[in-house]
Amino acid sequence: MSSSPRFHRYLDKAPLVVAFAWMGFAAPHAYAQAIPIPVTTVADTVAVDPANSPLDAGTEISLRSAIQFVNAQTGTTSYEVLLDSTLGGGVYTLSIAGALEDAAATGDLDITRAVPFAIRGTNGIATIDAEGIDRVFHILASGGSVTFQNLLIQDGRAADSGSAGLDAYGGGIFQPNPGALVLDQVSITNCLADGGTPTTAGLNGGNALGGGLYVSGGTLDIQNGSFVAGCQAVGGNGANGTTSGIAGGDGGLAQGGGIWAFDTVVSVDGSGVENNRARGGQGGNGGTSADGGNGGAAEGGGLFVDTGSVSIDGSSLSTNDVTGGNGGMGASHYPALRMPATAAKAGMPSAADFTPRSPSCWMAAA
Ligand SMILES: [Ca+2]
Ligand SMILES: [Ca+2]
Repeated sequence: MSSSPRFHRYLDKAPLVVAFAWMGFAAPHAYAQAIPIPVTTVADTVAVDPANSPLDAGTEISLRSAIQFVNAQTGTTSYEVLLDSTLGGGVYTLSIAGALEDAAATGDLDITRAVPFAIRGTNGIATIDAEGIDRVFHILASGGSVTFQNLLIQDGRAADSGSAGLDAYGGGIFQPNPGALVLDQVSITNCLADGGTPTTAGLNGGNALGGGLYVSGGTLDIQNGSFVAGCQAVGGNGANGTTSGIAGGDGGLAQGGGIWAFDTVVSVDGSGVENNRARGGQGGNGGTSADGGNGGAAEGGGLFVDTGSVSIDGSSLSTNDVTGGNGGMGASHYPALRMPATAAKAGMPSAADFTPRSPSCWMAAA
């Protein structure tokens, strides 16, 4: 273990707390047995020896170095990372670029261990700002529990689905495996799932799922004055045909401008999902004598839930928006809207077939 007196002070508390539990006393609070890791710098730095210490090269503890340390531990000990809102202005900005990385060394902050884990603001609300370099959090652990508390999580931008390609999942938080995720007095704002546009003629745009959150499996509890607001899922545009006979690519699908959840028990309690948007990608124009691509559908401006359940209590779902993509232009530049706003003939498909049941919330049929 590191020789840092500062970190030892906190580790030294742990045996005392564990002893209380062993003696049969009630734990003071839910995470009493968690080892607290107080972050000491708002800078984005990496741990030098994460197996043994969360310290960075300057003997400080950053949000990233603390998570690297937790990821590198073994056993069942739980941890809580503490972000002081009065430290350095209280904004913890991610600045180490590098997407498609899953060890929290670059880009998004990856949480890989399935032990109870919490990230909390102290002395008020602390801000975590990804400044668009990647999504903010990527929870890879399966069967774990992660609690975020007293935080503002903002400016995440997902341009991938966890692997290479044009699909983009989870602009703020991406949890592709089952787990228990809790947002307690947390706002996720201005995050984006940004479907990609292909460079090869006629290919389809990438799908965008979950501008704020993407959760697959387990439980999602949004509580105590939390908000998912101002987030967007934007499908990528289809590529133009460019060459004779090649149709334009279809625009990418957009689902869950605020939240996308699959096979998940979702609870929104005393919180809000507001001002989010799902926007389908634009269809590409067709090459000579070829059709334009279909516009991408948009479903669930605020909340998209498939094969799960949702309970909403004392909360606001408002001002969320869905916009399907326009179809691409066909040959000779006549508009080739494969999905017109109203059906050309009875029984023909129209954009209305892709209208969600409400702009705020889309749920799969039972
Ligand atoms: Ca990652
Ligand atoms: Ca990463």
